[in-house]
Amino acid sequence: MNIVFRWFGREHDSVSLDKIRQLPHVTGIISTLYNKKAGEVWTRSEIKELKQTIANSGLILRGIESVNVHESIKAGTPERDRYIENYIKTLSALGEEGVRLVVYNFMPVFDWTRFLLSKPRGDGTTVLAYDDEGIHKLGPEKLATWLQDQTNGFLLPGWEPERLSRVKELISYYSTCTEETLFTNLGYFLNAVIPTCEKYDIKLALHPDDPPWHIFGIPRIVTHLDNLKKIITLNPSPLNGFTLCTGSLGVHPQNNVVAIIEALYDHIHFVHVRNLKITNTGKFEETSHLSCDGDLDIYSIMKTLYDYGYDGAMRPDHGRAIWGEQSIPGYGLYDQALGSAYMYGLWEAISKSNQRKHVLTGV
Ligand code: DNO
Ligand code: MN
Repeated sequence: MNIVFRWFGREHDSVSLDKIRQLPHVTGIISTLYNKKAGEVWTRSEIKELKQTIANSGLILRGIESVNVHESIKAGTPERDRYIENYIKTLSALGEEGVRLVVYNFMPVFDWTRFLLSKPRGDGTTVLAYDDEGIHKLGPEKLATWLQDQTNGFLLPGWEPERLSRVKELISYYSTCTEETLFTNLGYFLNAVIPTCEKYDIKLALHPDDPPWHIFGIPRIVTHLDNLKKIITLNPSPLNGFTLCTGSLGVHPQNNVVAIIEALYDHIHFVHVRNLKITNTGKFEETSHLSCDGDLDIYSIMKTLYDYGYDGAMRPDHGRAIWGEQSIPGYGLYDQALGSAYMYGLWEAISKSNQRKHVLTGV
């Protein structure tokens, strides 16, 4: 197991690589090319440059989060083949550059969705919070501006302005879309790209939908265990896998994160550790990573990953805004640093109590 940090690039991130480098045991970075639109081809030299920038700070690029999937692929419109070709070219360039982990998501129109980005918790910290009623009152077109106004000018990951200026048009692609259509379209995509993953040994790590239910009447399928199992049957390659995002999955009333690990451990290629509290039906807010602060038992999740021999990367996912830090919502240095130290601490305790050696890999 190795712990990585997400980095949004010099242009966008308030956290520098040099600061990440000072975190004990964090040796890796997960990043992307933020200037690329979904569907654009990445070149080897662009990837090399990203790798080099990270290496110059003494860190290693461990994977890409994310190579975004063009809307036509999710919606299954006629232009999808062209964009799948582009995706394959990008995967090949990444493979040639030695990248072996690629995160993506299959959420129609919106990536992760929240209602408030700085909800005060009463202890001086703020967190990201979701409220189903709140977002439905706003409606899909106002949501993007509503959120953008809460970011203090920072980038909102997954909410590219270019995409959001076309929300109405994008939603119209899904007017007749059902869960079945999304499964079929995901299967079509996987069957086309997996051979390239096989050629380069690239693990695909599909991020669960966040939140894991339909929003604005548009279906979402990466939501609960039965659907995750079904996604594996679309293409049974061992490279067809998931990002186990504890927070995204854990908020679905049907999901037990430990049971998901037990059922799918062979297909877990990356882990996001996040904790939250469900405050009411369709309402939740994020918390610090600690089990005592949220509804998820992070110890049991880590223990199950350990017991099944997980040896991939994991990162703290989201954190509170603490000590007055200004950052990309959810991605400040301070609380993610506390999260990563907590993750390391749990893993060390679990591995030492099991007397297994060499489970914490640095390089
Ligand atoms: C939010 C993240 C997501 C995730 C993408 C993966 O904080 O977990 O934006 O990176 O959904 O494609
Ligand atoms: Mn996540």
